[in-house]
Amino acid sequence: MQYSDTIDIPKTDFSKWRLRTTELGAQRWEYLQYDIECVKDPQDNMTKYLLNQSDFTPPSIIENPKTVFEAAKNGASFFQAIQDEKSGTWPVQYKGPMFMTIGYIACCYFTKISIPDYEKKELIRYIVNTAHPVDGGWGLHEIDKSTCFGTTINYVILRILGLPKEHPVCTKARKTLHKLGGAIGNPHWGKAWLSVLNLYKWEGVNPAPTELFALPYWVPIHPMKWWVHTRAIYIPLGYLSSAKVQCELDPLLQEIRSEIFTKPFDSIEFTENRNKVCGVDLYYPHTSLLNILNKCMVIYETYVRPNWVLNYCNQKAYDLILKELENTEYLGIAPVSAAFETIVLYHKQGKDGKDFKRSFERMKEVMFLGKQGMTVMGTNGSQVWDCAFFIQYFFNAGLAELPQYHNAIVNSFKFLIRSQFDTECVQGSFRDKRLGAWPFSTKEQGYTVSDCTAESIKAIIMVMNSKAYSDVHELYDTTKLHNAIDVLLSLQNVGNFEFGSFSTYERIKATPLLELINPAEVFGNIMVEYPYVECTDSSVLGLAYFTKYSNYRSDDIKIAIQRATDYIKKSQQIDGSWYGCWGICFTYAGMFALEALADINLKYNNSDVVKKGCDFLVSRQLDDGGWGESMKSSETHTYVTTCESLAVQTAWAVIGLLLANYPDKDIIRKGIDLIIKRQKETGEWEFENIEGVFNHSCAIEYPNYKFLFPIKALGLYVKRYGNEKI
Ligand code: LAN
Repeated sequence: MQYSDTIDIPKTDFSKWRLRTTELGAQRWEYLQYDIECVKDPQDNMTKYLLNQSDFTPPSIIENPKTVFEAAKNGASFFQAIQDEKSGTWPVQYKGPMFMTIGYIACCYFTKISIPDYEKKELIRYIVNTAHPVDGGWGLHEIDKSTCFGTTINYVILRILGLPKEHPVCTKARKTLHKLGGAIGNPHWGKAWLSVLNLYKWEGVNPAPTELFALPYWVPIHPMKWWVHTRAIYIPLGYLSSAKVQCELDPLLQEIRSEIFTKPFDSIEFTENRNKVCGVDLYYPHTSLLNILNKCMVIYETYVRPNWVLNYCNQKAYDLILKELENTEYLGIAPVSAAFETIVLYHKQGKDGKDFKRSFERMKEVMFLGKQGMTVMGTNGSQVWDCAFFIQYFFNAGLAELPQYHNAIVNSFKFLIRSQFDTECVQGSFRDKRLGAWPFSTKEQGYTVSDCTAESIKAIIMVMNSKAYSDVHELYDTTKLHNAIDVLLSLQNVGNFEFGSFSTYERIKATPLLELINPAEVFGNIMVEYPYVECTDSSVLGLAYFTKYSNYRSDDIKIAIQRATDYIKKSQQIDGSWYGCWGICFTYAGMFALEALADINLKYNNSDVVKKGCDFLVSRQLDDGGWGESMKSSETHTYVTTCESLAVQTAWAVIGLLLANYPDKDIIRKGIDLIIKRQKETGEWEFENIEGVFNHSCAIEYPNYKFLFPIKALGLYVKRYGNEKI
């Protein structure tokens, strides 16, 4: 039962939804209109699972498992049963952030493309079901306190989608928004979305000058040296704000204007509120430097800039957008930038523009339906990442060689093969070599990620090394791994910044001092790439595994591993922990670090770093035998425990301890018992708590983790201690 069911919010007929996937991993929901279509095209079991349908049939498994390995097998059988056979992936609602859907809605409203009724209903349901239980607002992410940004944009979405002003959900949210000072306190992106929708004035939004893109590349702070996401957002955002693009004002927008502010719209001095950000939202305040630069830019834009300069620079931005879309098959790197880009295309090309149409169509692939409704996800999925883990962990757990999992592994293996980049980006798009690398989601999305490449390399080699898979060895030409290794090695930071580490998409290309002009207000550390210990750990895993398989560039790899290992050791904190940036938090990073160190034979008994890492984890074990860490850890950079243990985090801790050869079996066994206790009769694990995070402040779910890591933990335990009784 969802909250929306209790207050008469309409729901679609879930039995009419189909999830269409492609071999390259694209996912798109379709709603069948007629019963006859449903009969001809029945809903598959995976979709039934995803939608929590009562006619979902769980796979047949071992009843009352008696050993640890039987429990692992039951988990594995369940997970296998919900694989999408066509793509070999596990489609999931990769949700959490509450600021993605506004892009799709603004795009539709701006372009006057009507949103189908069934989509509207589910989009509304999701927002209603994620409203804060007490004050009815929304935050930056699903489990956040209510913020001005979250509450404003989600309120606006509900109103645009047709929820009346007097609806109790709207009344409650509006009250909270007014308590927060009204929409005037929105951060930069919020103000930008509102301006696009003509609910705000561009004069009240700090400048995002496209002049930056006309600078020569040698300038040390050139925007194409920024973090890929930040630059992808600021290119189209710069275009829209410099050209002051706004959609037509209509009666509905006029009504919304009168609802979201605490004063009448026409009486607001927007120019005076450029820097006003609601206190609850403010995570990264402006520096004085940024304030001065903004003031200068406003004067320049208002009084100095000739029109030809504006047009010239906006044309530069537009060209970069076209290149970005070409490199990503019109998906864009992620939904925020993609939505801004699509609006730019419409503005330039009109509704019949071919790029606009392609880009709009692909926006449908980031929308995903789940129990709570439909939302725009953080990316177009997590396909490659999940598949790489699945293959590896089934090998780690001694499951891959069992005939019953052969097909699932082959399916995923083929997906990874199809997902390796086989082209370079177009000239002039400021993108590095990508041939041979892997992305996080799909090949079409087009962006190399260091750890996704490393984990995929490892998964591919495991299959290629296994006699049980000799039937598929001919499908892959292993010299293609050389390209992957070339890219991975090129990603290591070996210049002035964070020697030996790996970042996410690229090497660090500009100084972190750029953070002084970070305009986002709600996120810190987004201006440039940073070193990440998890990315460094995975890279070590991939490289070290590769050396066991091939001699290609073995000397370079040896040096790279040495440098990366030094970085991992150096980044350990005094208490033995590592701070994790992409999962919650010290437990996640601890597991990765211990695994990487174990791969180069550093274990509990021969390494102080490993010993301290293990002791830290052990000191956090809860009374129930498991581990549980809260999102607060990521925010506060200090370990904050949850009251009860969580299966995924227990698995992370147990995996780390097992791989490090931690000597006290009892401690590990207690964790294993907790994982088994949390397993359902069907063999599955259910969602307990959000697993992932980004930019220190935004939570994001990884729904496949609840299978992948517990299965790995159970399997590794059996390998070390034998198949003990439960
Ligand atoms: C992701 C998701 C995956 C993640 C891992 C592979 C787990 C990580 O090890 C490296 C970084 C990466 C690829 C990553 C980077 C940032 C992303 C793309 C996300 C957390 C998903 C959504 C997020 C993106 C930045 C959201 C847009 C918001 C901004 C603040 C720009």
